[in-house]
Amino acid sequence: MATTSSDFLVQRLYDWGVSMVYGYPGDGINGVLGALNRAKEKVRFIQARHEEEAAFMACAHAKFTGEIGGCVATSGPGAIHLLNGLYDAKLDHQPVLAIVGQQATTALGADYQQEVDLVSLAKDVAGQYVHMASSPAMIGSGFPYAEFLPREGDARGVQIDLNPRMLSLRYPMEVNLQGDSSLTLRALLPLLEKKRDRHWRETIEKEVRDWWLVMEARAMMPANPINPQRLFWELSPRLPENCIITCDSGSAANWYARDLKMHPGIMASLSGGLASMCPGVPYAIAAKLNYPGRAVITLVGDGAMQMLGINGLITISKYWKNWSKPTLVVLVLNNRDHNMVTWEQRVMNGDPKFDAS
Ligand SMILES: Cc1ncc(C[n+]2csc(CCOP(=O)(O)OP(=O)(O)O)c2C)c(N)n1
Ligand SMILES: [Mg+2]
Repeated sequence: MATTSSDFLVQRLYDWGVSMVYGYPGDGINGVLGALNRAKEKVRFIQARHEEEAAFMACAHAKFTGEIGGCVATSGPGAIHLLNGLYDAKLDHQPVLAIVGQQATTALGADYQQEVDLVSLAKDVAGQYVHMASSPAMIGSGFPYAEFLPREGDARGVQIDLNPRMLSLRYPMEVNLQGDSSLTLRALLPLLEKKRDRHWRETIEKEVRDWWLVMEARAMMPANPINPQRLFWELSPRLPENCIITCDSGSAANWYARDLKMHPGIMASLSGGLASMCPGVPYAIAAKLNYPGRAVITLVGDGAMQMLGINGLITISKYWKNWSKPTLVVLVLNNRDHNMVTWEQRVMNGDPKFDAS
């Protein structure tokens, strides 16, 4: 395999005497993790349960060994989590190197998922040492998963958005309408002419019906100990009226998006733009504090549960007795894996599974 820039980076860490890096995976740094796996005899990767923990460990590594402490985290939320440990190193004058990912250069500045101004974020703690490595690229669409959009010219687009800055960002629209979507659509209704030819609409309806059959078939596939999609599929018709659902980043977010049929009265949310791990349980507690009479269900992976969710259980134990209805279900998908990311590493990067991560 050709040497990637990540292999080069890991070799440079080794040359500089970094024998161990502490970190947490994520798609922003999957390339570096692949390279660490290939160079595991040179630089050892230690998996923390939280990026903040990784940064504290890197600081202690520097304190106790005199070496540079290394830590690695994904873009956006991962980088934000590192900060406290990095400040600890700065204020105790310890040499710590943090490597974080960033979104593709083509997407920067265009409201891409997980984009955070990392240079500004690290500016105070890293001073003149903050450095962004990138390769020149043309600015393109800012839509996450832009590969699924039609090619420019292949479709006619109308966009309604509250924020005018977002208009035509993702695709050159024929009509750009700034405003609230429901009010705007209502204002447009009288202008519509009912079409006689229902062909296109019927095709879409059939495709949606077929998709639900695919979802059901996937959910019914047997698995040991359990097929998580089956769980979400069965949960869907049993969702209590007016319940509030919260979800964490990870494979739970996939099943939440695909298998649950929401109906009016349900409120549901996850960390959409930042796509951070951890919000599942805190969101659920806030939901319960504001709507103590409603059932709240949170869908969380074992990684996120270990990262922050278990602390939330302590918060729950302090407040739950005041809730008129105590129903708060914490569903933990215990696959003993960072499943979403280990699959990204395998499918998107073509790397073997890096068990240490
Ligand atoms: C703070 C933070 N760190 C890392 C990531 C990258 N990331 C997204 S999903 C995921 C896997 C989480 O594992 P788990 O909670 O066990 O869910 P699973 O996919 O295994 O169901 C990771 C590491 C992130 N989104 N946010
Ligand atoms: Mg997991």
